Amino acid sequence: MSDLDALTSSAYSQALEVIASVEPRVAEATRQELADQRGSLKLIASENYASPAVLLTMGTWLSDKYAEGTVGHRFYAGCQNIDTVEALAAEHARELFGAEYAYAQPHSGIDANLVAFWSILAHRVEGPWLEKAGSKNVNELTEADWEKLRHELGNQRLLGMSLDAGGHLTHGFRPNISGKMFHQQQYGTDPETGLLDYDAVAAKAREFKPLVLVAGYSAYPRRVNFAKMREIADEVGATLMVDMAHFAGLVAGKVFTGDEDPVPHAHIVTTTTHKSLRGPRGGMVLATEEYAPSVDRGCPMVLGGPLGHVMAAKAVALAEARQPAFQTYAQRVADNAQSLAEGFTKRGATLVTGGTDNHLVLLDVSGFGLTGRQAESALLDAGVVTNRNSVPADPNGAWYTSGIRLGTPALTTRGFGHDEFDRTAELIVEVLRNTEAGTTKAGGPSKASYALADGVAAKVRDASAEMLDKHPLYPGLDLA
Ligand code: DSN
Repeated sequence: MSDLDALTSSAYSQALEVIASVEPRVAEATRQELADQRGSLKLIASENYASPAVLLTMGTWLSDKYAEGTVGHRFYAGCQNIDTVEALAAEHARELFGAEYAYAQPHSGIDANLVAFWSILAHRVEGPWLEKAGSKNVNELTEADWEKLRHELGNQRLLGMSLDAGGHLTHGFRPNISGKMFHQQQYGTDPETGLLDYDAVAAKAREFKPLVLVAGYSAYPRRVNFAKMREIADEVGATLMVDMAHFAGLVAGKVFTGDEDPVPHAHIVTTTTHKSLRGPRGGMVLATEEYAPSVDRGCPMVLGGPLGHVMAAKAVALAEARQPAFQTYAQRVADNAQSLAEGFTKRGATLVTGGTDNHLVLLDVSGFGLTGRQAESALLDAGVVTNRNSVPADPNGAWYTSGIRLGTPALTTRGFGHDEFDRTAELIVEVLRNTEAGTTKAGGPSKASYALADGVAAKVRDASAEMLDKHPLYPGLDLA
């Protein structure tokens, strides 16, 4: 065991003892979570394993400080150390992504998107409106003028990718706040190929004339040409916002470059820090200088107080992502997704778009006679952790779905390569072939109940354990 491993093991053992002295059940759940994660095939495309340095950074008294405002301009006294960690996170993010400006405060990807939306509204709508009204501040407006401004802010248009095509809830999905605060329209994918059709997006944008064009996805297994999306945005006068929450690690690791790198093309880029980027759970906004002042007002206009301990962990994770080893990791994430996809197709399974060229695959499980919900549950019984996901024009809707989304970032962190991902595909197909859809109490077809043939779960767990034992999670972490 290295000195660092010994230190990490001792830090966690002692921390858990301190926690157990107050609420042992929390300490026990924390230990159990490590055992569960160590013992399962984690294929949730949006999850990863942050390093011990990142995790340890979050367990400190930086959490205890309020720091609303921005670096050097806070609404509380005594924020010098929060200033230091926030500035470091922003500096690493600017350097890593080549961004003009970075904002490390958002608590999640959804928060980052809300900050971006309100920044665009402030910059494109509120600012010009106030200028025209000869006013600098909303507090100076009469009630009648304020009503007019509210009407302007509430009547803007957003065009984003639909949820069943792989977009995120916050890209204008009607039940989400983004679908309510904007007049929204959605673009999908080509019904034959499942691929983005840029001409169709352009035609929709010309007709709809959105203020905001959102690109990016959380379940689309392909790369996006952001240069083309920017051309579309420019043609109709839209702000291009890219949500790279899922693939930020592939951008950081230089797998996505040129037209596939959103940062040189978008006005605003939002992300999470915990998915393929492998940092703490959180969000971030990157922006051009033009949008920086309005993004910088994110807290307290849109967000609650920033989390100093999490921004510190973002700084540590971003410093890790600037190391050459991260580029190797990111390339392996993409290569492993290819291996997983090939493993499925050669065994006759159907993938949305026929494959992948990013970090995820979307398996259409209808060919197995199952809903996504049944497939997700049967796989979990066998120790394979996935999430059900809609496929384009999904007949089973967003709750039961017809798909399973699988990602490679987490198991790649453990060291899985081609052979392990091929075997993983084999095990998943074995579970699905041996699962039967159940019936409702009334005897009709059920979208939720299922039966997995005897012995399959145990067999798959044993086969997974062989691979997992060869690639241990946090190998140096030995809890007393
Ligand atoms: N929960 C994230 C995902 O799984 O993609 C997005 O919100």
